[in-house]
Amino acid sequence: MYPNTETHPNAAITAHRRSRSIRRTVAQALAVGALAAVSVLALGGSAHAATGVTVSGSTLLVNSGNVADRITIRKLGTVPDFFEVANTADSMTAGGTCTKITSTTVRCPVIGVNGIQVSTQGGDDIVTNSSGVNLRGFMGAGGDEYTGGSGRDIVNGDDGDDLLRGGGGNNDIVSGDAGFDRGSGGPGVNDVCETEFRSSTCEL
Ligand SMILES: [Ca+2]
Ligand SMILES: [Ca+2]
Ligand SMILES: [Ca+2]
Repeated sequence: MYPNTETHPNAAITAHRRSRSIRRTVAQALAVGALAAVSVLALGGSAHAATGVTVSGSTLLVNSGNVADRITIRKLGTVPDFFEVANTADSMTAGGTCTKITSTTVRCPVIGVNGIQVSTQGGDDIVTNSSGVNLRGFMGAGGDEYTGGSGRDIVNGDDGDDLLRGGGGNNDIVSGDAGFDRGSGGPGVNDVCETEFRSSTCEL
């Protein structure tokens, strides 16, 4: 009748009350957690907000959500030079030293930046790096298309049938991940294509 106790029945009642109290505390904690999750979603933590462009340390960061992005990255100007990031398929936000030029264009000073990181998540994305600066790309799920520039491009296609081009420069690495992926190294040497189809420009 009183499991886990061989003493006075009151001990069982006390244990039962303690157990009920713990259950109530857990339930309250879960409720608070659920509210916190709702708040995060309300603040923009949903599946998609806008394409964010900012500079963190020496890296230009481009992060988009689950839409079919059309992103190009260029380097323009003379003094001072700046990056221009455009996504014609999405609205954009500018952080750090970057400035929003139009609803689909953001510019960031080149000074102090020696690398680019792009993450496009889900959707059939198209990304072109015409900047000549080294780039690490994470294309996310979907049938994505990436075209690299004269810098070193290291790109992962993730799920979906992707087309990944390293472009000019040496030591590009294009990795298709799941799906039937096609890779090319472009001009330059020592390009690595971890893809189902490899063009003759993949040296490794
Ligand atoms: Ca994608
Ligand atoms: Ca390249
Ligand atoms: Ca893939």
